[in-house]
Amino acid sequence: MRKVMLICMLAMMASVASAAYVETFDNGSADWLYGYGTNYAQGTTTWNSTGGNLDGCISGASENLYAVWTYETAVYGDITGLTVTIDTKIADSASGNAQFYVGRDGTYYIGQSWDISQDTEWTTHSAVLNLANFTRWTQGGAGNESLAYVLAAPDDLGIFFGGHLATGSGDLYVDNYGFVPEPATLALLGLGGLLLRRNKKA
Ligand SMILES: [Ca+2]
Repeated sequence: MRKVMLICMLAMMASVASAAYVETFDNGSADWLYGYGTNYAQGTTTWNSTGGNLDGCISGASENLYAVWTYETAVYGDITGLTVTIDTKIADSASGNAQFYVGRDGTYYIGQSWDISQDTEWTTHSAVLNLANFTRWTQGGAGNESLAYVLAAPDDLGIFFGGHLATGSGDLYVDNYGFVPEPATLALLGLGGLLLRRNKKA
């Protein structure tokens, strides 16, 4: 009986985590854009077939960069309860504070920032999608929906720079953007697997 309950629990957790998806950029840029300059011009990120944090990645000129994002969000689906993750690397000299953001219907939530100038090698950044880590970003849009509403079906996802990146000739490289089960869920899944194995042995 305990085993049945455990299997049910694992199945439930697996279904919650089924929305997890990470874009590897190994087959193209997957419609990612970048914005630059004080007039908020937009460009399509460059796709690189090699040089990523394994195989393909995307890049954009870092001069006055203000965001890297995608509107093609259907592939990520419902991201409730997941952890957002990204690998970034900067070439040459560039600095600024990058933050995750998630948006839907003009409501945006933004995460805590990290200093992009530290990412001279591929660096993974991640954050659990909850109200402890994300606050409503009033500059991003006029919407006033809940974080839960945004996470259920986001239509605008990416990273934003609080201040424009310093001018320079560098590029920002991005790989492995996506959503994974939060570490606590992973630990529970691992524990569940161990208990199942022990039950089998007994
Ligand atoms: Ca890749």
